[in-house]
Amino acid sequence: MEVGKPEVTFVLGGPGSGKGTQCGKLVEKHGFIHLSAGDLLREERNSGSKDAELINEYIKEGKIVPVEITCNLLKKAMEANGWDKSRFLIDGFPRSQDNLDGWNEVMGDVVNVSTCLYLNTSEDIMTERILKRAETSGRVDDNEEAVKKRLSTYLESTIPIIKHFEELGKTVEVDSTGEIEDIFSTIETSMKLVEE
Ligand code: UP5
Ligand code: MG
Repeated sequence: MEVGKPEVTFVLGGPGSGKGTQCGKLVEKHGFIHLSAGDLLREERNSGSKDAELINEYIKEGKIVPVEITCNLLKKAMEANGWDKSRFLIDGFPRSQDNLDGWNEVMGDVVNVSTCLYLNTSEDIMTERILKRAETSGRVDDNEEAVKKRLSTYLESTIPIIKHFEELGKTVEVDSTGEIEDIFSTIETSMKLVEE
């Protein structure tokens, strides 16, 4: 790790692959700071800011919000958490080449992206989990139609980003099918957070 720069792990995977769940566990046990791009966008929408309506439309359609908005929210959240000597999990970003380009422009020199944790499971399992959560979540995109759109955006735009980090030797792929605790153990060993 480069001295003085915060270390970033991007956590990617399809909708319902378990990004938020596993990030929560990584925070609890390994002291990462977790920033979910989706949560930050939902907060910004709920704040009623000038971008609120636009953000809501993109989320409802499962489309990717313009990178300037997301990157700015991430940067502000990183600053608010204390910049130096931190290890951040950035969950659900970058989702496209445009996201990655926007990030590199603003953050390329100031952080060190060490890892892309890729949670991979089947479309059926992702859909099943989200439709179950839909019973209680109140998320505007937790319904069958929006899930289909989210999955297609993921396949089209996000998979190439995961591949890009794979080519750089930074992608750590974990099968996120099965029990939460088992997946977490695999993440811990794959990311070398514990001895094997
Ligand atoms: N669950 C989790 N793990 C389980 C397991 N092993 N077994 C059984 N159940 C499990 O999990 C989803 C549900 O499954 C939960 O109910 C959980 O209990 C259960 P979760 O951990 O929440 O999965 P996660 O991958 O975080 O799913 P999420 O729905 O958050 O993924 P998305 O990537 O779709 O959502 P996100 O919030 O990141 O983005 C939403 C939208 O915001 C995007 O579609 C997009 O429009 C917009 N966005 C941008 O435009 N740009 C960004 O950079 C980020 C988001
Ligand atoms: Mg999430």
